[in-house]
Amino acid sequence: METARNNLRVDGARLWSTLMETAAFGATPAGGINRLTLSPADGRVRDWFRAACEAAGLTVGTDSLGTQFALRPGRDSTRPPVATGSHLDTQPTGGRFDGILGTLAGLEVVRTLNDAGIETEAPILLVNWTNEEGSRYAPATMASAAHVGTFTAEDILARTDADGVSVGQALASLGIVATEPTGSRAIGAFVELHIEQGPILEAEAKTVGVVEGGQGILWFDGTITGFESHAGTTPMPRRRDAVLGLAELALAVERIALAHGPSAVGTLGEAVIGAPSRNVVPGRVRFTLDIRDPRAATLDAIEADVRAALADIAARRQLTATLDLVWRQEPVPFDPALVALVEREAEALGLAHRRMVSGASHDACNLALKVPTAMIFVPCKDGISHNEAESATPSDCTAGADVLLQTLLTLANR
Ligand code: HGY
Ligand code: MN
Ligand code: MN
Ligand code: MN
Repeated sequence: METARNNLRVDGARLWSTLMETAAFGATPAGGINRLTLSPADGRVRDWFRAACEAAGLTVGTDSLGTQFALRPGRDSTRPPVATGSHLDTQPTGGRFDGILGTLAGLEVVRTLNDAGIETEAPILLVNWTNEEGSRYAPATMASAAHVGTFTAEDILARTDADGVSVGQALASLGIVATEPTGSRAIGAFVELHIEQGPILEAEAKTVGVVEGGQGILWFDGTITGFESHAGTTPMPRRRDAVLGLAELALAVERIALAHGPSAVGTLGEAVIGAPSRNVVPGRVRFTLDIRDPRAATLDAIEADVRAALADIAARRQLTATLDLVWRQEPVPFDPALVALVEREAEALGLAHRRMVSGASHDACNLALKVPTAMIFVPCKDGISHNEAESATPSDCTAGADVLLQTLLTLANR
């Protein structure tokens, strides 16, 4: 079916100024954003988002995990809405585009439709998913996962951060009150715009990534226990140094990921020494692992290799170790017909594009378990993300929002 052509385009300058305006909430001196989920800065951007949606004529609801749903009515209110959106929370050293572009491009699409006086057949829904990043509370994308039933809302509300503050307490601290239960909001299809967060589109001079799915992810929490002892009097051969065990594990994870390459990646992203002291041989460390690959069988093989490496390190160094799998996301394909529609829209707009799999996880990877889902990527400078230097261009952001506009229009008027 040919895509209906129109001359409708988003207002790129307005989108860019919206991106820069909201970057002020949690802005860091280095030009990034530190806006952990349900932090005061997140509370401020949520209030801004609600007001901007209401000013655009949307009706805003909040589910029991704080996810914001902003509805634009369609001619046929019996049809499930066509949804878009992403997240407004960031990493501690986050950038101005990860999640934020997709959420605000959805608002820009609504503003563009309003300016043109266009009413769609199906309603359009804008979503700001709580805690996509998984930095303060694990796992990542927890709210969209609860929306599709992977977790119960009660389970998520009880999750605590490093200070013991639960999701429920954090919601209460921001005065966020649910207007609907998690999972009750109807969604007919979901399309998410996001920066690629990797180097491929820029390297190939492509403007649009037509995303076919997301890779699989394993998250582990682990401990290594040795024996605290005096840094001055304990001979090297008699030490049971937990940090040296951790150091060997980090190198083993790198070796194992490379051995399962080229797509496998492994990261030891957090490490905390129990009772750290300059003149004590460390006896305890807590750490996290993030393992990813597009192939489920490879994830299993990597897990087995990591467990074997950890057991070998512990035996050689007279340490004990634990490794708990706390989150597994299967590799997920997006809806082929919806992916093809995104590709046709990019083609119709004359934008250089290519198909790809997402290295990062996204809320779309959860929605894809329940509704037709696709993603649109645009380049980011040097592929940098989860870093305050994250950067994208106004023209690429505008192009991505135009593909989103056309895709949503086609879906909502079918
Ligand atoms: O970890 C991820 O892939 C996402 O950016 N939270
Ligand atoms: Mn993101
Ligand atoms: Mn992210
Ligand atoms: Mn093509």
